Amino acid sequence: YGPAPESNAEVKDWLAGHADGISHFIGGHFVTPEGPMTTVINPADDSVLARLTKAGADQIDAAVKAARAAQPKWAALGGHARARFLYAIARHVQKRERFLAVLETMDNGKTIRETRDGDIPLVARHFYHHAGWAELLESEFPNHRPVGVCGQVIPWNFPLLMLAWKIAPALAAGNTVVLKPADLTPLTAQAFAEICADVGLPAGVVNIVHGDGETGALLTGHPDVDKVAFTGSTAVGRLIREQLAGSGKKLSLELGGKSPFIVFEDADLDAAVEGVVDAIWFNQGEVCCAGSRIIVQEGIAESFFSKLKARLSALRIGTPLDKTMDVGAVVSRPQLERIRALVATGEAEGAILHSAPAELPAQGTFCAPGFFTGTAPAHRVNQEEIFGPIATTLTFRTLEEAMQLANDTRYGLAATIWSQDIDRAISAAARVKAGVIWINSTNLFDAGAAFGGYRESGFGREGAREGVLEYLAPVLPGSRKERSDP
Ligand code: TXE
Repeated sequence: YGPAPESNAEVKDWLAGHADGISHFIGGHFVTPEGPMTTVINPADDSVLARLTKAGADQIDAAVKAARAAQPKWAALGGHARARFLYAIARHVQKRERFLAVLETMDNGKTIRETRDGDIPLVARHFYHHAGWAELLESEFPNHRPVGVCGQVIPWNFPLLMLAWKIAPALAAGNTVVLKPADLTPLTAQAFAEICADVGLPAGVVNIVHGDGETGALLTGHPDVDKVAFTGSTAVGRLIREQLAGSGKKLSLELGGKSPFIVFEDADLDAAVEGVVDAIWFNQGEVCCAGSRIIVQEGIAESFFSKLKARLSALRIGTPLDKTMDVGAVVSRPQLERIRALVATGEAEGAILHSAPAELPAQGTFCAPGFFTGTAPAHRVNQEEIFGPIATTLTFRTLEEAMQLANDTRYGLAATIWSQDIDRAISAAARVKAGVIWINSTNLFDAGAAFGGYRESGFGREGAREGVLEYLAPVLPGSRKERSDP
């Protein structure tokens, strides 16, 4: 990665400094890992980056206790003082932007262009935005108080960004957190814990424990956690919902999607083709709100598909640290196998796969981006999340038919609509059941816009005012003192 050799060298030194293993961050201390180690792999070349132990019940308990002990003081600091910490975190993230981008790319396999221009700037933006909410909290939400201790579990597709989405609003609202990153991608969370220590965040306000699903379940099921926030698969979301039934814990779930990407015949087709690049080939398609079902009006379908094929052949797939690459490596071998298995069902059901003609690197877990034609709505590839860089396509004649296809899913996370007739686009948007709808654009994220789904995509919102409310509990008039003296 030519232009930033110093960042690569810094990451190399950092990894060498963590050769004993990634630590848990509990009560302000970096806890030396003990017990059997698993490896953290760079999916672009299969090399071992680091080692990890999973937190057991004792460590989860210690982390929850540390968060509980820190919470009253953190809440009592008041919004202005908390905002100062959030600003400090945001500035540190910005100062370490290059380092974090390289580390994230090596850990996850996504391209450096995306981590450098997308993930990491959005992380900083999220902390800045929520510093603003901390400042406003007492005036905007006078009848609310923090929920308390939050147990947060995140996936591997946007490791540091998902951490920011979870931690920033929780802290702004006066809560303390125990967060568990995905065991496939723990590295930027470790770097984040170091940032928390550097800015002097009070001990116990942020605790980070590493491990797999078992560790996650210990955290979400811990009796002294007041609120659980989870992003991940629909299957695990369902398990957590069952685990928490009757517990009284507050819960938000951000799960899978099979989001429609609707192209009307009056759309700017070249812009819509670029939209497909951002919708499903971005981040190797490992995006919960990916526009994965392309629904095209019949009259333009053939020309749209041939434009898509031309665009596919121009995509550059390979070494994610090379800043000229468009598509990097899929996060892990099991994930690559899952994608291949589901794609094979599409072919077995008679659909035709159009793949990028690029030669893939010999090492690493790369997947050629592509799209299906000739699918039927009931095909598994139209109903299940592939979570890889492969879209399906369907065609429609009338608006009615487009709406029916768009809503023919158990999910409801996002939707994209392309039309140059804004009235048509807005009236279609009103009829699509999705939490986030983009018109003539796609996969745009901002801390000021609430994100979340319907149906099996989960519930609760992240970002904006709605996201802050997820971390607050209403308090009866007359008992407001509790807020500053919990
Ligand atoms: O997800 P998991 P996986 C989808 C995507 C992907 C599939 C499997 O389709 O192919 O899920 O990915 C933790 N209690 N998405 O297996 O298992 C786990 O350790 C508490 C879509 O990686 O859901 C990790 O930290 N926590 C999704 C996190 O949950 C548990 C993003 C997510 O892992 C747990 C990721 C349990 N019982 C995958 N079991 C999206 N919507 O963005 C696991 N975990």
